[in-house]
Amino acid sequence: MLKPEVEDGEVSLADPEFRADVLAGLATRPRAIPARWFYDRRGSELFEAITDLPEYYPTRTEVSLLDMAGEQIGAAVGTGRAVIEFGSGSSMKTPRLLRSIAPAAYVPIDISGEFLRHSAAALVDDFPDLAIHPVEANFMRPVPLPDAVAGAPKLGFFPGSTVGNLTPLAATDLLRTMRESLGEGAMLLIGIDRIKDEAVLVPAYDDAAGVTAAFNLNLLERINRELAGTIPVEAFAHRAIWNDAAARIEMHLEAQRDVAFGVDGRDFAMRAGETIHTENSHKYGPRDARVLLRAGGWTPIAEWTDPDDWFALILAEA
Ligand code: AVI
Repeated sequence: MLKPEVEDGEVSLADPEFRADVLAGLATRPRAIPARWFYDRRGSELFEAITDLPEYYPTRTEVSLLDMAGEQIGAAVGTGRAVIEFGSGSSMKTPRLLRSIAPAAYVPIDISGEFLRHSAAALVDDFPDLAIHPVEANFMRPVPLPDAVAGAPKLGFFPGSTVGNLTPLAATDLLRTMRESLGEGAMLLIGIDRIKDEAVLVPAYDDAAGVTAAFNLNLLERINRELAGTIPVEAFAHRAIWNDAAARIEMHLEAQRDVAFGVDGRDFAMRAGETIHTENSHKYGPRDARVLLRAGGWTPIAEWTDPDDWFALILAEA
């Protein structure tokens, strides 16, 4: 049964998919909860704060690439395309792309209507003549696009290396799904984080100020808030590990002592040192990234990277 939750004076219902993922994830070995559940309101605020951290290089590197390559991207993409952004638009990245390519329309797709309204409203002042058609949908599945953009060729925009939060197999499926949603003649501009020195990668996911730790631990707080959990959050520590064999940063929550707690009326126990795996952030070498795109049905046609080769923006065509 759905239980109403009261938080900040708002009534919210625990998401049945969240409940199912948490209960199944705590019962499996190794324990794992999908990273998409980080992003409640508090988690989204903490993620915004992460993007400003000195250690978290991806956002500022990608933004500088968009600035540096803007003219070339504009020349390669041409004018008159409808830009379809997968995930709600970032106030830093989206305007830069829109300025470079003079699009026919902008279609942000996001599962959260609130984020969509926010990102659309943020663009109105800077782009008063741009037709914006927000679509509330889960872009992991094919998304029917608005009739208003039916005639225009499409440019998919998927920044932030969000693709890295999926396993390579799931990423391939998503790229194929995007190709299906965007249709014939489409292009895709995607941000992909590179494999690099562990000494750079680990601090990006375990910053000195503890913001990423708070982001990770907020998942436990969310479980307590929304699923009547009794998890002793203070008994868990944030861990960020570079898994070289899988070329990914893994985030875990590690029990610091033996703990017992309830979630939605079920009992769980963890030993000191046991972890809950909460996120993978896959990194790709230059060839791997191109192979990934090809496996997803896209042909890479141009690529921009920073001088350290820490992050890549890749343009591909269907
Ligand atoms: C959203 N995503 C691309 C981020 C990343 O870098 O994998 C999420 C994140 N997790 C911890 N810090 C940032």
